[in-house]
Amino acid sequence: MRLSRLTLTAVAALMALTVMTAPSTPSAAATDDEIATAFNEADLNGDGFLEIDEYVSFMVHLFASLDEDRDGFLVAKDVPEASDKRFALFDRNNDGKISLGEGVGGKVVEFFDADVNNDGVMSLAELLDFENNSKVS
Ligand SMILES: [Ca+2]
Ligand SMILES: [Ca+2]
Ligand SMILES: [Ca+2]
Repeated sequence: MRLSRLTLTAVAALMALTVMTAPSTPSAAATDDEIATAFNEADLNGDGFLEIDEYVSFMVHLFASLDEDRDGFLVAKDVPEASDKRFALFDRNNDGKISLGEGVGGKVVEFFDADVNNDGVMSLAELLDFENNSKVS
């Protein structure tokens, strides 16, 4: 999968590593349109839902896109919009770097959190609710 620059902005938002959304910086938040764009990009079979496999695949590609020096880790400068708190949430072993496993693992947890009707797939509405709720918390 090749990601365009525009898509990258949107997917970075979807990854939500980059959007964390302190109330004082609303401009850093992804818009609903950006989230929808990323959602459609990730929905490989076009059925309008993200299955966990589509989601994981997308996050792996996204991680690789954000990892500019390709050392297998994201550091703070790779995700400049992420708050320290947000970064620390993903950096489970607290080594100052987010590994592929930490990054994707953290997003998988969020996938199941966002799947509020427990049907095992994420709808755009569920994603938007999730992103909008994380904006205020
Ligand atoms: Ca799908
Ligand atoms: Ca780490
Ligand atoms: Ca669902």
